[in-house]
Amino acid sequence: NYAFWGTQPVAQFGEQPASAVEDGPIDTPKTVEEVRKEPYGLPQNFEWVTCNIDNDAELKEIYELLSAHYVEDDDNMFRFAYSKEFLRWALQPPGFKAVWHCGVRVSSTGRLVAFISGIPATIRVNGNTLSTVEINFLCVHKKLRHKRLAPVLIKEITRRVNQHDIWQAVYTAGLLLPKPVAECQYWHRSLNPKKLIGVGFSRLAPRMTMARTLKLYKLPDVPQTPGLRQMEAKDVPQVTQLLNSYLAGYSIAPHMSEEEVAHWLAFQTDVIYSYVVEGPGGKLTDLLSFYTLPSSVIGNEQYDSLKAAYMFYTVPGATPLPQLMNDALTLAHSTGHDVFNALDIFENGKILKDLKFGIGDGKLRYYLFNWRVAQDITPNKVGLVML
Ligand code: NHW
Ligand code: EN5
Repeated sequence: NYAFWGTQPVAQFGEQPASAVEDGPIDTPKTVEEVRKEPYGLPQNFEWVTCNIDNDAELKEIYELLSAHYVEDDDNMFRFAYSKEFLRWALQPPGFKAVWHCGVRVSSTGRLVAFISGIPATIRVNGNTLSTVEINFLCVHKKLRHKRLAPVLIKEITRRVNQHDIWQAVYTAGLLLPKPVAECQYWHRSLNPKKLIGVGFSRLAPRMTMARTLKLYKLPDVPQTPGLRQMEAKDVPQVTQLLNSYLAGYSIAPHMSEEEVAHWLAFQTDVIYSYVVEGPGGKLTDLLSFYTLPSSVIGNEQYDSLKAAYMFYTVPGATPLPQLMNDALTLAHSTGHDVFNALDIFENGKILKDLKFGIGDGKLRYYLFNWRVAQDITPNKVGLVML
């Protein structure tokens, strides 16, 4: 029983039997002229604001809202703690629009109490290339939960996106809503097992000592692939080629312009780590990348945060994926990350166990707004990473 989602142009549970339909929009097509001109109504003493990320004070407000009120795990032990620099990277890709950085303030005090964002992305789903927004960072202050504010935020961002003649969106969430296109699983690879056990992220396995555990997860000091180096601006044209041809093999994946690759894969310490393998004659054969997303540790005496690396776009070419991923683990470890997280998307499902990843207690579901797919997409056909 989804009082809100039941009214939206999304696939519903138990609709028509799969394969009976073709991929396509769910709503009857509309024009920008038909889009409602007025913002949706908010309760008394709340008002809409467009957040300006370029303004340090406004960025700090979003950072603080998310730091205290964004996603937690099922046992409320950890909460995502996106950094300000990360948020700037995540919210300002080429073609971003400030009106899609949508906040809600308390009128009397000016306090920011809710947020939702959209960024433009070209996403191919099966054979169709869609102009979409990626929706992320939906957040309502803990004191304002369960008051049906989230549906208002979602309708308002939909309106602001529709005003720019965009009618499809993609989003991911841990929880189950109508209706995922893909259901993926988180996996975790310990880099700093002592700390992970100390904060309750993982446990000492039965019949294992701490000393044996440290040995089990030990990694080389430096990556093993010859020719592996940090990505640079001059690599953008080749990386764009390499990445787009790799992504063409997946059922849901972005298509990136050179400008987008320059943005999403520019090396930035503690935000995005990107490396290429340069072969003979300067030819780039592989790409490896991960991003930094710390989590606050809720109520631990010893530690207040956990530094996690998340697999981003990695393209095996001359180097087998397991070797490339082992270099990713090595680099994440040597740059101070405590754990390396990955989903069972791309070819990961086949290699994570051998690289000593363990299954997590979280799932990640992928959703499309106003786009129906005839068939669910299996994790190994997902080629899209959302932050
Ligand atoms: S997923 C992370 C979402 N954020 C968090 O989990 C942060 C912590 N939680 C909160 O801040 C990544 C609140 O609990 C939130 C809900 C705000 C989540 N997605 O206001 P009410 C994203 O950001 C539905 C979608 O009373 P609340 C992706 C719920 O099912 N819907 O709840 C975001 C119910 O509807 P129902 C969600 O707890 C994608 C209704 O909200 C949801 O105070 C957004 C209840 O509202 C979620 N994560 O606030 C969609 N969580 O039908 C974009 C709950 O069941 C769609 N709900 O009655 C596309 C838009 C653009 C289209 C353009 C063409
Ligand atoms: C929007 N773009 O549940 C994304 N994380 O498994 C928003 N579990 O960290 C949606 N509960 O399994 C995000 N340790 C949805 C995810 C929300 C956060 C979340 C899970 C993913 C997670 C950890 C900690 C669990 C703490 C108790 C977990 C076990 C790891 C262990 C490592 C060693 C080998 C065995 C496994």
